[in-house]
Amino acid sequence: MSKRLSRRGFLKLGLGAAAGAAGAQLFLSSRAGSLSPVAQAAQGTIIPKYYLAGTDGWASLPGVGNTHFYPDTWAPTGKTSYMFGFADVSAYKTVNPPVSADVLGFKQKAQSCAPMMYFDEVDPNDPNKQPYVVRLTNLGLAMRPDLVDSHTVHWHGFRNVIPMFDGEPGSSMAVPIGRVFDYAYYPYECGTYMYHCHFEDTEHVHMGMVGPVVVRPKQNGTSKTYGGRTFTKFAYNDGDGSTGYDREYVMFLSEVWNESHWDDAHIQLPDWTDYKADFYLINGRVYPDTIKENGEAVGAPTNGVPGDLGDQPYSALAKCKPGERVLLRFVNLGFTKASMTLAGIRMRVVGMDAVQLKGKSNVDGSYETNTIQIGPGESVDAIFTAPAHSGGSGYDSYMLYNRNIPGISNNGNAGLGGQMTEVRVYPANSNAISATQVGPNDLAYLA
Ligand SMILES: [Cu+2]
Repeated sequence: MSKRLSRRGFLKLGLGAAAGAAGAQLFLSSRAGSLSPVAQAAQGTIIPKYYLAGTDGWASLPGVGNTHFYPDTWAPTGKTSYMFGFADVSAYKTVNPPVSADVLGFKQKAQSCAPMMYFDEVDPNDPNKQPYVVRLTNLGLAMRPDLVDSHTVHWHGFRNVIPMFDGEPGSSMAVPIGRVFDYAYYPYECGTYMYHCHFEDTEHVHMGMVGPVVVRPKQNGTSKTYGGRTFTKFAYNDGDGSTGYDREYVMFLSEVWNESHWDDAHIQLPDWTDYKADFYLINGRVYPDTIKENGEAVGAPTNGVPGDLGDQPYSALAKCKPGERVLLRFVNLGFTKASMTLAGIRMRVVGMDAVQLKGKSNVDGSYETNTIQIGPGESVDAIFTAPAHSGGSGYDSYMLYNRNIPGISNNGNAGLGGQMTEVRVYPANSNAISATQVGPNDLAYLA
């Protein structure tokens, strides 16, 4: 059988010969004969730390509704609002092929607040450094088979990404339905970041394809004494222990404009210049669901029907004991500014936008406040010392809430809702919370 060489095949052969002659080291690292770690990541030979599946789903946002856009009459029982988002399929990160039947089962199971991702800072001068890999697949949108949008992962504010892995689809990869892509990152600078899909970004960000990224400092694991106490966990490489903490909680802020969510489910187009948030979320939930535990499945009722929090796994409670230093990592990927007040406790702002507030001149720029002003796309790291307990065996509650009044209402209804949660201070001898925090936000699996 004769096989004619196509024009394309001929060109490929020519290119291969040229690369061989001109020096294949263009595609190889300086370590002879081995692919660079980033190239290995691109080839899928490094096991991902996280595996995300872009898809759609439904959230429970409790309130009294029956407006045209809320609750969505197409929503499953216990849910109110259509979302796009990422499902956490990290349990299948070593399965081949990557889009197994198990992973396909996550279609229409997007989380409200995408998986919280944590990394340790990488030393740029380490000759054996390895990149972290985040795998993304795209399961499509169950409610919108007509929409063939790709998805991406973009680390907002991250300064060390190479363009191929930046997730901005005009200049880098995007992931079409049914495909898999491995992003590689060297997190050289610690701090609180955020990630989002950058495809049709006004829509995909607002629809819920957003989550936090935390990069932990190299200083972690060393001991530093600050204020008479010794710490081994820090927000930054502070050098003096001033960002040391006992417990950490992400407070991830986002918003839901009912009309756009209904429109996306019902094959309509919203006019984004009409934007008006109806719900304000912390960690993908609204008050009073924010004070339910991680993974607690039943939320506040909507028009008498209990909410299904099955795809809203993250509590926004900050639990601590007297005298402990607690790090709150605020991130805002809503479209409006938030003013987060912790009533009765002063916080010290130690970092903003993944930079410690001491600048190049090493002057301490941290400051005390009880209100965090945070705009869209910004992050703020604030530490407070838990006050003494008032006595008895229960906990003391301190409200943490958005002072922008629409931000603490659910859908404009009377009563409290939205971006409100509690800091709970337990007695020192209480065993209602762990003696030391296992994982951030008390999520054991992230330890
Ligand atoms: Cu997307």
